[in-house]
Amino acid sequence: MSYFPEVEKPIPYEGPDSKNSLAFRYYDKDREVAGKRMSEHLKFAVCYWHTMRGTGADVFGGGSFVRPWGRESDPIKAARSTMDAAFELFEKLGVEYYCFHDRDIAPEGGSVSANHQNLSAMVEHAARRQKETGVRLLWATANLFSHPRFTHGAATNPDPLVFSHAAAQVRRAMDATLELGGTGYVFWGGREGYSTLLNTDLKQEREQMAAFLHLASDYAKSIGFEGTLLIEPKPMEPTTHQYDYDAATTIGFLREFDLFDRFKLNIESNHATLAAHTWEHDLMVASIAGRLGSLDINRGDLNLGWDTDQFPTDLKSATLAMLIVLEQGGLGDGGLNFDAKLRRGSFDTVDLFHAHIGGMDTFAHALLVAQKMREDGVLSKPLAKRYAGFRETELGRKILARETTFGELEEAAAAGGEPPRVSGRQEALENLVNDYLSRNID
Ligand code: XLS
Ligand code: NI
Ligand code: NI
Repeated sequence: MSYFPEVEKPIPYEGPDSKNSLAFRYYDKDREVAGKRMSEHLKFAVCYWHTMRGTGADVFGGGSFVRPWGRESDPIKAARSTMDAAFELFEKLGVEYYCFHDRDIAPEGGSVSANHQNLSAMVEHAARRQKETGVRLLWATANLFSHPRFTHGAATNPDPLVFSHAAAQVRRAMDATLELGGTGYVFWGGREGYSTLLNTDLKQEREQMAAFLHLASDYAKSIGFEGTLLIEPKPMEPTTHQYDYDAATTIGFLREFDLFDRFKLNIESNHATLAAHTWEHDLMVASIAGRLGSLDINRGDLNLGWDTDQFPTDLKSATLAMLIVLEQGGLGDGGLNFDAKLRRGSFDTVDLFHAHIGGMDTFAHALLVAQKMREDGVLSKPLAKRYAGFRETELGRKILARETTFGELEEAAAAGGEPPRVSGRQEALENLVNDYLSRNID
């Protein structure tokens, strides 16, 4: 049976002039860009939770999506049909990876052992489908926020028994990741944070979180998992203050608790903007620390102050992101996960195709623009010139090497006189970016 009869064959590449809403204009997977295939630069992953399990429910009303899968009354049968539909979608979209939480693919069983059994059954099913289709797992994670036992957090819960339940879940989710050949394992904070300091021992909770991450990393090592462990920062939601606030906070936490070498970051666009940063800010902070491992791609809404998780369509933001990714030589075993959901009014299954095609084209287009800007050196040349004083003079080199003193610097200031004033040329650079974004890419 087909769950997506409206799309008969895999979405084709038809080029920028195509009028077909079910074709790619920019995503041409085998096209070579800077020595790699486009599909290697852009390891897109479909996210199971929004795309396969999302219902369109919001705080004012229940689900609105019309879905022909997951309707069976037996929960394992429902999980199977959902997975069959998922792999049909991956193949028709031509997306080579997917991501899931344990509870997205397998239902709760009511006890630690029944949960494990359900997960194992679905991992078996997934392994078969992966083999048949060649689709691979990018990363997996554990849902440590939906069950009522996690109301006050998982690793940062005041009850060590809740901590233990969380550990049991992560253990099995890591086993599943290893079994399915996933190259990453993600920790998004869930309910790790607080709603009021009046009932929160902040010092204790941060120590608990560090203990949890150490245990998780030790476990990963013990089973021979060689993929990347990733933390996904978010400043708020569901709690008022989430501990992994943003890239800088998370990197500081990793350093403080001796975890720096063990984790990288998965940076989500809408989380960065919730933290009042641009996405490129958080990407840059992670990248310069050598910690940028993967991307959750989506976008927020300027007029709404929450994680709306819309599909990414902003070419400029995607281009600025791809500039950073190219500069650091790619994402290694990371990729671009569509942590994005359809609007409640887009309830047809074909809307899923339009949304993913648009997102893939946005990043493919962005990759081409970013590569062209790099080839032309349009940002790197003025940047090098702007900092030449630090890089090319004795004075600059001595400051960076910390081989000078305030006394010596006072002498240099007196001898050098008033420094020349140099414009930052922000507007000219902004115009230049727009110029590149509006050019034809061939
Ligand atoms: C929620 C997060 C979540 C993670 C995976 O805001 O983005 O979806 O990506 O747990
Ligand atoms: Ni999110
Ligand atoms: Ni996310």
